[in-house]
Amino acid sequence: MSRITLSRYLIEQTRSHQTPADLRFLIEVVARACKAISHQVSKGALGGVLGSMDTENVQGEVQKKLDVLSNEILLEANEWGGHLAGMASEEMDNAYQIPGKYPKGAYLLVFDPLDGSSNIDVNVSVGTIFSVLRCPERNGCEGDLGEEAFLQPGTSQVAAGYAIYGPQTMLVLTLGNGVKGFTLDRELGSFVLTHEDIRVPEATAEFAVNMSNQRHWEAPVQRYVGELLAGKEGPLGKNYNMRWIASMVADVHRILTRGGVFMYPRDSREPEKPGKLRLMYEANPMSMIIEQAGGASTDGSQRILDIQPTSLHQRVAVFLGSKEEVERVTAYHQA
Ligand code: AHM
Ligand code: MG
Repeated sequence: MSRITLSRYLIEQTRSHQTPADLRFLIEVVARACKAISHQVSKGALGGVLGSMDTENVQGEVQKKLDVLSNEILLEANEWGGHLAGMASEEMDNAYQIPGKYPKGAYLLVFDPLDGSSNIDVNVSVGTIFSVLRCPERNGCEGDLGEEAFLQPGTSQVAAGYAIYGPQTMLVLTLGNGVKGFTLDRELGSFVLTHEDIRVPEATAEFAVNMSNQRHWEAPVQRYVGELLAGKEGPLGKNYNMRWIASMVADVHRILTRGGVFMYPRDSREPEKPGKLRLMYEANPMSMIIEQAGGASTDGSQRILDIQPTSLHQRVAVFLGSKEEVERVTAYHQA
């Protein structure tokens, strides 16, 4: 049987009336940009792309050269095609306006161009995360777009995905009807469907959290992780293994492959910041993927996809992965 490329998959989705043609085009363009980012990432020191810039992003984080380059690749690829009303990114303070010389479209694209930046220089997997929303008509999508057009709950996403730049480059995508995985065939230059129906196992014996923050966590998380660490002799009655890659894409990819629970809880260091991860371009797209794969995702008290955003770069606590464990840690927050 012939291989199914991303283009063919998307065309078949359009034919069966599941994906409008302009959304199909959008995903193709994002995938093309991810190929270009993958190429840059793989050059490493040879391409002069490692190391930091002299600039900080809106969150006060030092930008890596590849953060900035990946952001430019995504903007340039997506601004001219007529499928977007605007874009927003981890690396830009405000919404990006489609230049006036290009037509505008119905969608909004929000992304973290290069997630896991701390791993770039040590040659560990990084990725791109993206979320697609419709531009609400009431926001006058023809003119300059304000931040409010983007402030829609995760349930409004029409598509979400990530590319992981690891031993293989993969694109993991949901259009709201399950999760598909495509592996980049570098000889063909195409993403090929290799993971037909990705499902997160309901139960797990693996967790992912940055343990160095333990002393700053709130009581429900202390209790839950304490029980995981207590293993077979503890109340959960089984031994758990731990992994922490410090690239959300790589940690989530592992969970989609073999199950697990991922946590980035809020902590007491900066009480005004609820967690480290950003709602619009990290937590929301990953939560849509995880839910579409049969898993669950909460901020400890509510489903992440139900949160009404109040700002573009807002942060949120994240508990996602295998349903049983996410439900347990969420219940501890309510106890
Ligand atoms: P980034 O978008 O600036 O790369 O930050 C997000 C990353 C996530 O990929 C990862 O889960 C987390 O930060 C790791 O944080 P820590 O360095 O505290 O372990
Ligand atoms: Mg990130």
